[in-house]
Amino acid sequence: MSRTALRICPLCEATCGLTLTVDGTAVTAARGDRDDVFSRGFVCPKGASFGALDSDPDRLRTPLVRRDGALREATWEEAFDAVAAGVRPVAERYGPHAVGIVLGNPNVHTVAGALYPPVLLGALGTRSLFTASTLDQMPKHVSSGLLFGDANAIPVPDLDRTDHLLLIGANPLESNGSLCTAPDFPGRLRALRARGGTLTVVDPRRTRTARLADRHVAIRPGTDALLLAAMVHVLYEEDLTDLGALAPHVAGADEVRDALRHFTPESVAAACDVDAGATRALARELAAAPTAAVYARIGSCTVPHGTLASWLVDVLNILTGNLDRPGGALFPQAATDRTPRPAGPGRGFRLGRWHSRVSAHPEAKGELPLSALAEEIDTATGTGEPVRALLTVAANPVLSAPDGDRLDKALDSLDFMVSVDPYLNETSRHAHVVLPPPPPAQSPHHDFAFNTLAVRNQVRYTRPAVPLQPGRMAETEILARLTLAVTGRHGADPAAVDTMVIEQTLGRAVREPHSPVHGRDPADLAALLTGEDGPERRLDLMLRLGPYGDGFGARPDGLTLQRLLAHPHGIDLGPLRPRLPQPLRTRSGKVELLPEPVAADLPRLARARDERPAGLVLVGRRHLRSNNSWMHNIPALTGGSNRCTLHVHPDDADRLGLRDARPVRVKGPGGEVTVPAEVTDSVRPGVVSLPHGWGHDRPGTRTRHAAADPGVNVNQLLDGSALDPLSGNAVLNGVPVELTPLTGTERRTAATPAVPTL
Ligand SMILES: Nc1nc2c(c(=O)[nH]1)N[C@H]1C(S)=C(S)[C@@H](COP(=O)(O)OP(=O)(O)OC[C@H]3O[C@@H](n4cnc5c(=O)[nH]c(N)nc54)[C@H](O)[C@@H]3O)O[C@H]1N2
Ligand SMILES: Nc1nc2c(c(=O)[nH]1)N[C@H]1C(S)=C(S)[C@@H](COP(=O)(O)OP(=O)(O)OC[C@H]3O[C@@H](n4cnc5c(=O)[nH]c(N)nc54)[C@H](O)[C@@H]3O)O[C@H]1N2
Ligand code: SF4
Ligand SMILES: [Mo]
Repeated sequence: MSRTALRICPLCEATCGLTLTVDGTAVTAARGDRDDVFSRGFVCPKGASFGALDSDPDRLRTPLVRRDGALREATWEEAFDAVAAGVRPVAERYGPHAVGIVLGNPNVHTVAGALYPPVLLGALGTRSLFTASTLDQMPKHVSSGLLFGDANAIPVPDLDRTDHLLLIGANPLESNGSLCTAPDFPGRLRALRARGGTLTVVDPRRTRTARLADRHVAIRPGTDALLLAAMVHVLYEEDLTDLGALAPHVAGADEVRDALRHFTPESVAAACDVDAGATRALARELAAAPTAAVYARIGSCTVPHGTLASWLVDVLNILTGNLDRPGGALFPQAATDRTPRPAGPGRGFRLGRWHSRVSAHPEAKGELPLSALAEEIDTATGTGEPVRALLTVAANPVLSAPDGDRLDKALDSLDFMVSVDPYLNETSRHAHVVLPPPPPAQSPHHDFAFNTLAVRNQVRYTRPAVPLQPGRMAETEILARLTLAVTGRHGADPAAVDTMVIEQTLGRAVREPHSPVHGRDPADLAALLTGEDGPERRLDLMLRLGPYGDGFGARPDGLTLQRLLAHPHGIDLGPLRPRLPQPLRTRSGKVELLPEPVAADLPRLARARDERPAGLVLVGRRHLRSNNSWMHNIPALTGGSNRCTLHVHPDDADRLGLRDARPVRVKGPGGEVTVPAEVTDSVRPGVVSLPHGWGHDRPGTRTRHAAADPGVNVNQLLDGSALDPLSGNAVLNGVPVELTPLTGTERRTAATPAVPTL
């Protein structure tokens, strides 16, 4: 007998509601939930493959513990005993910073990843934190921190109402959107055009998104900050700035004008390869549109001027009066956001409160650059202790971060390593203990992170679609036990972690004058919480204290977990609304338009106007049926056009004697790889493109389908030294490379793995 169950899709940022068909404990089909208040039935090929992903036979079923050099199946008790015995002595002998933590992308897609890492970090007290953010959006956090005083206050484009969207370095037709949660992003872009709006795409590749646009600007990689600075220049020069209702909340507009006065469109044209007339037109159109939004994603972040580009995006939105107004870019308000406090000055945002040990990279948002992880392990010089024990949670940095070969060796040299991961892959194969979370159907879902980035305010929660199977442990419990094991409380009741968080949160709330529970007794409030387990009680707590919550009775018709459970397809909370000045946390209480660290970085941008790559530069690309490094093990999501090939423009191919489907050696600053060429005019001349997340040919992994067609690791072309200095974000795009055509008969070496047959 089959049944259906609802489950929010955790496979990308779009957060679509799925209707799963469940036979026994197996998910046999997945389709879009037509009644989902946000996604309205949308599903993509990844969501439709939920069942195949859930039941992948290579998923680990039990913990693994290293004994006599080999990873062997073990009980949960043995696994956590080993964790405590392995990690505690390192922390006690060398101090907390000798224990590193790597948090990977899926943490933002799980309840466990939202609720427990902050507790783990707080309890351990380590500064050795590395996350996927420094391979991705850290520049946006830094620019938001500096502009608004809150690194998590990220405005999102009002896709459904805007008249004009300037979309930079993003390809939502493949990625389904990022830092802009919008189920059916493609449909929303088509609707924008259908209602007479305009879409401009800035991308060195003619992507599927670019093909949908009114205008495509094929910029030279890495130069967006120059283009945007010149657009700001034009707004001032032609008197097109109009802050509108924002004016009382913005400080520093005149200073920005002065700081950017040398960035004329003419002066950046050659560097960007965008003629001055086109740049002026972009600025004028932005200013003339009734409403407009500038939105930039990872093509603009993973470059040497990522923070400046991210800052300029919001400067443009602000100077055209589009920040915080319908049709522009607004701050969402999620149901689990903290109780909004009254507007007023805050504590501000600071960078560089500490530095990495070896290269002295400044921390940003409490994190060190993931690019620096290998040296923090393998280099003894520098102040303080190297990282000697490492916890990786949902991360595969051997493939996703620069120079995986060096990291591979560094991980091998650790005293102890723990991986919380469903797969034995390129990274977890180094662990002494692997703790596998259950497949997604057996986990609950709520989007703590993505609801704060969604184009519509809404709230949804799905309980596990399939009960936790024998031998499985919920990931929330795994992370709670891990926290206890590495902080000297091994064996304590994991529920104590949730109880502690609830007590602390309520203790704070009752002291806050603006809280709906001000002055009440925390113990009374805790007793009112509902939910089947600790994580559910914590969700109830956040909902009830949140901006739409019942305030524990203060607003009787407000949100609670019980009310949410009564709405299995979610609750719509309406379109995005203007919120300024409330979200601002700067010391001045205003938007600080020209923050000092940004101003200090502008001379570096000015110098970039004179820089031209001598040869080809590399950019990445994503494929609709892929996701970073961990979905190549699913037959339904691989093959066809989802291949690890090097896109080369026909002009470059002719010049270099490259032929379609023939192997080409690609050499970068960090190493070389050999891949089949794919000659296509979807990349601009001078630019080649290789996807990331491939290179599944290392021994000791257990991802059989992926290993059969491994592809190559693009990040081996990087040496990890190129960073955006303000954010520590890795430079993954615009990397100089050299190509050599191969005849196909060259001997294969370790660095040039097998060329997949085409
Ligand atoms: N060259 C280049 N490199 C890039 C990028 C690029 O564009 N170009 N993109 C970068 C970006 S944006 C990102 S976010 C990073 C991503 O890089 P990572 O953060 O390393 O993420 P993934 O590669 O997705 O690997 C996720 C890991 O989590 C595991 N996992 C999957 N589901 C779960 C779960 O429910 N629980 C747990 N505990 N583990 C799970 C998977 O098995 C896998 O090991 O890659 C970056 N690397
Ligand atoms: N199918 C699929 N979906 C995914 C993922 C995936 O791996 N596969 N990963 C998820 C993750 S972790 C993230 S962060 C998001 C990312 O979501 P997006 O930001 O939409 O990422 P991409 O699709 O890589 O699009 C980035 C675009 O930037 C372009 N680009 C490269 N360099 C430059 C440059 O210097 N300037 C400009 N203007 N453009 C440039 C590239 O050609 C590419 O088309 O996608 C998420 N969704
Ligand atoms: S678009 Fe993203 S969230 Fe929606 S079904 Fe596809 S993978 Fe899942
Ligand atoms: Mo990402």
